[in-house]
Amino acid sequence: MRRSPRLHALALGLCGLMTTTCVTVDATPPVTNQVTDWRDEIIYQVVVDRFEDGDPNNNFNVDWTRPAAYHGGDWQGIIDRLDYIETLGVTTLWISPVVRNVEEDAGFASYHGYWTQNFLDVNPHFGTLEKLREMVQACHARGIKVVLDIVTNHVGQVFYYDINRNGSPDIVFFGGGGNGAGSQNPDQPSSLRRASEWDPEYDSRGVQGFTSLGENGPAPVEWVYQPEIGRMPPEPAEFANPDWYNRKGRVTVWESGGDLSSPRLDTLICEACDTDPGAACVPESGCAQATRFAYVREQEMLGDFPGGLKDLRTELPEVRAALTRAFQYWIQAADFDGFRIDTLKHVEPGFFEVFAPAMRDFARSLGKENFFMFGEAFDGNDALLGHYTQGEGVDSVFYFSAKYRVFDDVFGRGAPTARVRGLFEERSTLDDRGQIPEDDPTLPRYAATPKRNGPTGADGAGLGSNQLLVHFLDNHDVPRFLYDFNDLRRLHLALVYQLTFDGVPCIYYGTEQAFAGGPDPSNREDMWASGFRTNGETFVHTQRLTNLRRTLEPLRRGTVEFLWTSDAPADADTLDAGLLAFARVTPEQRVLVVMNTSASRASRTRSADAAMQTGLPGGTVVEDRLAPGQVFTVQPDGTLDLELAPMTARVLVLR
Ligand SMILES: [Ca+2]
Ligand SMILES: [Ca+2]
Ligand SMILES: [Ca+2]
Repeated sequence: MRRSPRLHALALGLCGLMTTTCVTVDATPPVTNQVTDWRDEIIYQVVVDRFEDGDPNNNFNVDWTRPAAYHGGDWQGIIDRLDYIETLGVTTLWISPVVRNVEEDAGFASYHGYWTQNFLDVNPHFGTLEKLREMVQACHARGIKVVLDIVTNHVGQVFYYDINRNGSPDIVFFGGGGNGAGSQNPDQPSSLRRASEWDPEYDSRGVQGFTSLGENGPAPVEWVYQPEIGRMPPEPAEFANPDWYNRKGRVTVWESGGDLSSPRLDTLICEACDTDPGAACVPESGCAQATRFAYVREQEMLGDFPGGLKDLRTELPEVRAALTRAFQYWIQAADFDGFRIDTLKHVEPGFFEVFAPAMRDFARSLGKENFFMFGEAFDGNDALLGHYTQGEGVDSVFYFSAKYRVFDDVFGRGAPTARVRGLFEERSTLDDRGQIPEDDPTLPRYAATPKRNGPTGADGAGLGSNQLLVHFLDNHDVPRFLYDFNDLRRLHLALVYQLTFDGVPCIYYGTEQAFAGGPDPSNREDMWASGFRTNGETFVHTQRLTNLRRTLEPLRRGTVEFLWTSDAPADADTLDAGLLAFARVTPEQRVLVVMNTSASRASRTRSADAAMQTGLPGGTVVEDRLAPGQVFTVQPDGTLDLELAPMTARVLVLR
């Protein structure tokens, strides 16, 4: 651990940098360097409000009986449970956002932390700034790193659009005759629709005011002063500027599923595809699909996030600068080791080419090397996600492609294990210059080029995004794995893969207690309900795997070499159905991981005419580290013919 002597000078400098708000980071703890190589880390995701209630004094507005209310968890609770976290064997905590939030909206509370009201103050439900620092220091004292969840896309519901200009927030009607007929929104159908002035639908022109006489220009932005529910103009005060928001209303089209109908989209397709708007346009053509994708991206990036979360104009230099200052503040104020960045794909990639290097440079200037930023792009589209890791963008992404195509499809549903290999091979598709091709949106890829001042490996060499993808089975936004696939064996096998494959594994709190909550908010269970038991089957299994990953370097830093995959579904009638085998390889050591994803039948590492090549010399004896004492001898030709029972795995290491 290295401590920076430059700290206090920079603390004063930060104050001088603030344009409209001076933030004094007084008595700042030393900023420290905690991480050697992020591939060594095992992340544990915690929703602070739901983990442990360590301090009843901050339990205002707490109601355990309502799933969408604050439940009382706090930073003291995390301090109180560090023994448990350490026993599980995870090495990094990702905590939910710490900033002050709009307190509640229509019966839903901001316990999750994603409704920013003040970028520079703490959420008092979780403790004071001093308590936050104490928590991070207590983690660091045990070698546990802390990643902060941040939101750069939007703020909470801090204003409404006064569409009818009466000075109060109302329900208004669009289309279908009557007063609403005054609206000419080109993005929405003309049928009668009801909308709240807090959260009207997307209008590419900006939300318009109207009366029965017709439209009358952009709807005024009205800030709200309701301190009793924390609904106040955003802070620092520079954020209370209507020009800093896109003001186009809520996203109504989504790339994956949902309704894609929009009159403007139809027009755009006809124009782009050079067909007569009055004639039949061809909705299935490649041109139409590209236009549709561009339109969805426009809404995703410029629209308000559902729930009336107001979209910042992140392309403005002054907005970028203000967000940069706000989050540099948090690196220094509490010594965080990285950021998980919320709603990544709702911000244009160019923002992160400015924001991310500013964070890296700042952290390094304080002596913190290896600051890590991974973004959440709720999307299985590798091409789209890859755009965010290009150039000086974010270091990595929360790897939804593997969530859908590996954890759900292969481990949950028994899809062919060849898909694991397919996804792995797609991820590093680059052109001959080592660049990500701009012109082919179908090619999935993640930057292999290290960032300037970006994360490095233990040898000091920079790491590319495709080496740092964050692998997860589930999180706070999707149903838990056990809810979707009600089979403990599937969960346990998926954990074997997660903790032996490459990238950075991320475990959602409660997975180790076999939590099985469904969609939000059911998947945000109170952790204390588990009693923090450390002798349950899933806890012990997870602990064994974290221990293996920590002790076997190839599982963390080794290259991946596929030894066997099957093109058949896991329950097919072939020798190898469901079989997946790969090696993790360093110059010194070769670890073999073999698993059978079939729930119904034993499977072998062979086809009719050949067995699996191990890459090890004949006569080598390997031992299964998941079943100590069980040994196997590699055949003279370097092959190994193993039979695995349904839903079992072996991790084979030279004895
Ligand atoms: Ca509390
Ligand atoms: Ca109104
Ligand atoms: Ca946005």
